[in-house]
Order: sequence, then structure tokens, then C-alpha cells
Amino acid sequence: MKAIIFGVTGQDGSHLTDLLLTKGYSVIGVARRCSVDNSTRLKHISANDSFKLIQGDITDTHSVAGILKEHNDVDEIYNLAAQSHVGTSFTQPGLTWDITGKGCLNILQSMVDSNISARFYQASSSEMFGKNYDELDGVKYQNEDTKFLPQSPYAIAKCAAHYMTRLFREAYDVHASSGILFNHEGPRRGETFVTRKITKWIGEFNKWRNRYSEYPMNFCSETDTIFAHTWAEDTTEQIKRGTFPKLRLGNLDASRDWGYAGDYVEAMWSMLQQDNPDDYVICTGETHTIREFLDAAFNYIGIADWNDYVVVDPEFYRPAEVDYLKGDATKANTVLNWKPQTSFSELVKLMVDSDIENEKRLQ
Ligand code: NDP
Ligand code: GDR
Repeated sequence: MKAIIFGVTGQDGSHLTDLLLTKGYSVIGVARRCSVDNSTRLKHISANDSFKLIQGDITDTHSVAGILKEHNDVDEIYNLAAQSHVGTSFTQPGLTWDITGKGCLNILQSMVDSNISARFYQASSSEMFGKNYDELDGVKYQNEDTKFLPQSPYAIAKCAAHYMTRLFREAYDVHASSGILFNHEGPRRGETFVTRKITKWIGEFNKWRNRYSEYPMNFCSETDTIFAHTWAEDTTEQIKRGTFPKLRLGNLDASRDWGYAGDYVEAMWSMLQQDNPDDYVICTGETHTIREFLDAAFNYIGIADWNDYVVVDPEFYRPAEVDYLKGDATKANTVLNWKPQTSFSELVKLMVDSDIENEKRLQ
């Protein structure tokens, strides 16, 4: 079996490549041209003969058509490419539209134009639900029947790509499926998403804390720093030993349904093994606030109250917010026999452990 992955250098692209290689696929990964190396998440498989990295950009129809023409024997095409940061989509809405919205059309249209009968996967998102939810017995949730009410340029672009995927399924009989994935994280998560931002800070802070472990720690609210110092025995003069910036975050009250990326790529693959293409919600069914993520991550390194370590900075607020996401994956459980394998606390530990280890390696 042969697969093409657009967005191969991202978190999910690297996990999906690992999965497909273990299943014996030959994988063509498409990476856009970058002035620095953007393939660090793929280093561990760079010598694998079944994996080939090629250059391409989904905003360029000529580029997409050329790739599909060269690999017209492909069995499965995964579109994971996106400008995927919701906050950034407010400051770069046009770019987000071109990549996250129109990029999907470029692939689907090229498939039809070149008569390529491969199965297609579109990375849809729980952000498409935006502010909306359904309610049963007082529990709010989103599933395949919940109406979309997008709250960002990113979510609107994802809605367009989602509807385009459905249209190509119905109009041109393309075996095209969308996975409506809720937030999924892990050690390979981009460093500006809130979970990884927290665990990366913890990894760096932990290294700093160990370095100054013999000195008392103090908190300065004027400069939003933590510093370790001691006093000379015969004076009251403070001798500063080191300072560390506090963790700056935006809205801590939003709730997210967070799962592990390694589990979620199994669901992507499984959708393309079905006789009939369809749309599926993929999630854990549990929701936690950012505060709860902070509780779990700081508790894991022995800090009971993170309030002294965190600064709420309006710079990280968004013009419009998605307050509550909690999915219902009954359809995927039933049809795909898919269930998440990693709990919330296991996910937090996995990410904190990984960032602590990363920092140790840098020492
Ligand atoms: P990432 O941001 O980690 O990866 C996005 C990928 O798209 C990167 O490989 C990036 O390349 C690539 N890309 C960006 N622009 C282009 C372009 N013009 N042409 C070709 N490739 C491009 O996202 P994730 O791995 O986390 O997510 C994968 C997909 O799933 C995305 O579409 C995302 O929107 C969607 N999604 C993610 C969820 C999550 O919680 N992770 C939940 C729901 C949906 P580069 O490395 O050069 O930046
Ligand atoms: P999200 O993920 O927007 O849900 O999109 P992100 O981790 O960026 O934000 C989650 C929530 O945390 C709040 N928040 C912060 N977010 C970031 N990035 N940085 C901060 O400092 C911060 N402080 C608080 C946010 O306001 C938000 O409420 C992710 C992406 O992977 C999308 O591509 C994907 O489609 C959705 O998940 C499902």
C-alpha cells in the first residue's frame, strides 16, 4: 500500500507516518520549502527506505497536481496540512484561508482532474463546533449531529474544507472521509499550543530549580520572575543567584477534550479502511479546563499551587473564544471499534516527562 501525507512534518503527520510504516506502507511525505530544517519530528525514520520526503505546497495547485501525477498509483491520501494555530488565524486570516481552507480543495480537485481513485482523509476539527453544543440530561457535548458555529478564521476555513470533502464524496464519488478530531497532544505537539507551552516551561523550570536547589526561591510580581537567592552571613544584602520568567498564559477557563495524538492517528487510518466514506468525531469524552491541566502538570513535579508561577497575560487572549468542548465518539466506537487508550493524567505525565528529559539532554 502507498500513502501520501500532506502536512507530514507536523505532530500528526509524524505519528501517522510511524503507524503506516509499521503496517508495511510505502509513505510519501510532502513538506513545504523552509529556510531551516522543518523535519525534526521525522529524524527517527529518515533512513527508512519505505519513507520518502518530497517538497510541495498545498496552496500551489501546480505543485499539488504534479505530486499526484507523479504518484498516481497512490492508495490513500491524508490531508493534515494546515495553518493550525487558532490564535494566529486572527492575525493571518488570509494565509489561514489559503492553506487550511483552499488547500483541501486543491488536493480534491487534482484527484478528480487526474482520475486518481485513492481514498482521501481530511483533518477536520472540533473547532468547527465553536460555541455550539447539544445537551442530554444536563451534560453538554458535541457529536456528528451538532451544528457548526465557528468562532475563528481557522474554524471557518476548516468548515469550508469539511463541506468540500463531503461535496466531492457526493458529487464525484470520491472515497473521502473527515475526522472531526478534538484536541490531541503529546511530546511532539507544537510549542505554542497551550499544553506543550505549559510542559515545556515546566521542563525548563525544573532544570533551573535543580541548579539552584540549595537557595530559597522567591517570587517577584513587579517583574513576573522567580528568583533564587541567599544572604551573606554577616549582612542583610541579598545575593541574587538566578532568575526565571513566570509562565505567561491567556484564558485559563476554557475547557478542552484532550487526547493523545498517537491514539488519534489510528482512527484516521481506520476511517480509510471502511467500505463507505463518512465523517467521525474522535475524542475522549472527558473535558478539562486549562486550570485543571495546570493542576495535573504542576502536581506531577511536586508543586501543589501553581498560582505563584503563572501570569495571566491578555496578549494571549483571543478576539473570540471557544469555551467548551467535550466530544461524544459513540459512532467511532461502534463503527471503527476505536477507543482512546491514554488517560488525561497519563497524557500530562507523558508530556512533562518528555520535556524534562529534553532539557536534561540540552545540559
Ligand atoms: P501541525 O501544525 O503540527 O502540522 C501542520 C502541518 O501542515 C505541518 O507539517 C506544516 O508544515 C504543514 N503545512 C502548513 N502549511 C502548509 C502548506 N502551505 N503546504 C504544505 N504543508 C503545510 O498540526 P497537527 O499535526 O497538530 O494537526 C494536523 C492537522 O489536524 C491539521 O490540519 C490541524 O488543523 C488538524 N487538527 C489538529 C488537531 C490537534 O489537536 N492537533 C485537532 C483537530 C484538527 P511546517 O512543519 O512546515 O509548518
Ligand atoms: P486550540 O488549542 O485553540 O483548542 O486548537 P490551543 O492549545 O492553542 O488553545 C486551547 C485553549 O487554551 C487557551 N489558552 C492558550 N492557548 C495558547 N495557544 N497559548 C496560551 O498561552 C494560552 N492560554 C490559554 C486558548 O485560549 C484555548 O481556549 C487546537 C489546534 O490544534 C487546532 O488546530 C485544532 O483544530 C483544535 O485544537 C481542535
